[in-house]
Amino acid sequence: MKNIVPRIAAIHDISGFGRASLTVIIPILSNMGFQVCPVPTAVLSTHTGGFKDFQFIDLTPQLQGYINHWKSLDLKFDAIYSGFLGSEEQIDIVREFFKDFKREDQLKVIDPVMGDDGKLYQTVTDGMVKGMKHLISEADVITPNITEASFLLDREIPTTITDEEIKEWLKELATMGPIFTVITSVPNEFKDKSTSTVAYNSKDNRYWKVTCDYIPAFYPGTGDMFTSVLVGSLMQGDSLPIALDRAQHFVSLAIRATFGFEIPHREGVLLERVLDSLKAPVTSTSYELM
Ligand code: PXL
Repeated sequence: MKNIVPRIAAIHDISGFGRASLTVIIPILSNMGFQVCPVPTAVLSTHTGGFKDFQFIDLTPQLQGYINHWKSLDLKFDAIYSGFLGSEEQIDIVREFFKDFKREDQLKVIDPVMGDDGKLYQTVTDGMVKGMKHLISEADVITPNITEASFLLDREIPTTITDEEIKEWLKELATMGPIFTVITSVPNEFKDKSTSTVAYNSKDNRYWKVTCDYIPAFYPGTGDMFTSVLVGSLMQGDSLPIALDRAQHFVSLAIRATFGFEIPHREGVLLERVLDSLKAPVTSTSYELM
């Protein structure tokens, strides 16, 4: 039987305060018409970006029992979307999850959440980076930011990068398995002016790019918002460049809705103010073929 409302297994942490991970993924994907079923990897009092002394409860010991119950229920997922993991051991558990819940016509997305702005997050170890390099072979779509792409490829984090160079990065990541490879927060050659999101479809060998005005502000959780909209858009039947466009413009809108207020950046963007824009049809696009 087909799921009446398409169903997504979302393997991420839940951070109680700060608008990241499941607290943005669930509202976005619900709003786009999907049932989100969380597989919580860790519980944190806040996300790790800009808070000290946050509580971090690693759910590794509970995870297998949680998943075993789902297996006994024979649950069927139209998509599996994983992100922030709590430990090295979880890499193997997540790999098994992708295998155990595999279905035809299922979208498998891995956001290799490991770091941003040139650094790994506080809870991410070298072993997790190593494991992630293998885990991404399970995915149809991966969405690292430029920092995560650098760690996956063992390359220096660039301050600027040319189109030709980033196309090489995309192609190299694609050899690790995914069909659609996306890299976000790509610093353009004239960094202060704009930032781009780029993508490669290994099936048709085409590269895409969406460029946005650079806003001099960094908000945690925007990567989770980006990938959530990308997942929702692909599941609604959009093409890769349209999904890329919708995701990038949604994040830009959320940042712009927030930037005019003096709110601490660690609280994230005002998602609630822009969530309904996801219901609007696409009326303009700005993607380019690279
Ligand atoms: O947004 C990615 C993310 C997810 N989960 C946790 C984080 C972050 C980014 O800071 O700290 C716990």
